[in-house]
Amino acid sequence: MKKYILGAILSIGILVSPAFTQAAGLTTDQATILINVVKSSPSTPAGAFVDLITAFSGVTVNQATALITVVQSSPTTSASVFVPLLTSFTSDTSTTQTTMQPTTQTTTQSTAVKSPTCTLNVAYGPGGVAKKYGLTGTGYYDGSGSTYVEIHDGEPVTISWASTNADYSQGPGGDKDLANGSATYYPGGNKAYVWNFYGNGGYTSCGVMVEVFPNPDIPACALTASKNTAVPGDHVTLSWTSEDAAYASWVQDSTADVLGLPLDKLSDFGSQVVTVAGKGYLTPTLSIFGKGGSSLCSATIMVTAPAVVCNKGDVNSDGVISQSDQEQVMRFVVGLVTLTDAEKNRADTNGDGLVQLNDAIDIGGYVARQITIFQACPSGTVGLPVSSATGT
Ligand SMILES: [Ca+2]
Ligand SMILES: [Ca+2]
Repeated sequence: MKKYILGAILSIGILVSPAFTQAAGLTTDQATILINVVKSSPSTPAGAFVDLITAFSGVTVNQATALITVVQSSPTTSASVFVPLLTSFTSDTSTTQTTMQPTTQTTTQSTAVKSPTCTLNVAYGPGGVAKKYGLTGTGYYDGSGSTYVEIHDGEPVTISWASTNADYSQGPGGDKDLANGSATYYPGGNKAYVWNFYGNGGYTSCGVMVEVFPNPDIPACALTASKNTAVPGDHVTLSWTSEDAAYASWVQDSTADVLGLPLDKLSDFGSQVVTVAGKGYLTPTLSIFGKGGSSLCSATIMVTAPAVVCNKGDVNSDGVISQSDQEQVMRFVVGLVTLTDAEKNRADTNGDGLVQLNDAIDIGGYVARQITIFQACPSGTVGLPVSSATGT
């Protein structure tokens, strides 16, 4: 996945082998490192550094002890002053060692100098997933060949470093650090964390690449109702859209109870038809879920009381006011038909207790939409719809 990282970092880890140390002596860089180690530890007995110096170079124990003492007593002198001294010793290995090798050095050199090894233990992400890195001593590898760890922005990474045959380390910030330790970091972006470990047998590196990914966006949704005002029994379609979401579900509240909204996991986009019930305000609420978290969206439906219908004028009781109703009243008025009491009640549009020609005229006016409610209808009621159909 990230080949470029691997290529860029393989060169960081350098393991100095004992063979290299014995055969070639010290480079200027190596000598500088050694001098700086000694300079940074003025109170450490010279003997502690002798093995280090002699392991890297052809310097004898006596020479090393003298050199260390001089370096420690000259804290303000630049390391570069001592470097030629150290490298010159090593360039003349054969003569120096034959002429000046004391018996003490024989025992020192008979002990095999071991190269440092190192391991990083990296804990990161939710739940603190732990992986070991740097097992090869070079590059960023864990035991399974992974070259990096991935975290999200703001998440911590805790790195514990451990070593063998090392006296100290140089941490990611470049400062001298413990040979074994632990620290927690909050990387602001992709970052390589590398430790160099130094010991008598050379140095080695362990590192890990931490890739920081932006946090996923918090999902958002919008819920709409096909009607925002409805009466019980109305069908209303609830539709939702979303961004950065994986799925949705209805919040199980009092509205969900009234509308019978299911518990099911729903798709991130969808719609559902509900039957309105109850009265007052209904606020169906949808929860939307994604990698970045969850959020809510609601719609509002005002449930009004069902309208009270006034059936005045609908003489034939077919649910509409039409010319047929008017004709039936006229036939009654002229004595062609009789009406039941219920029919008479519906025919009496002005409420005077009589079925007369003026009631028939009112029905004609209603059908012609000249009036919208009959005089006899109680306040707040609504009349039946008009039908333009003719005939009985
Ligand atoms: Ca009718
Ligand atoms: Ca009347």
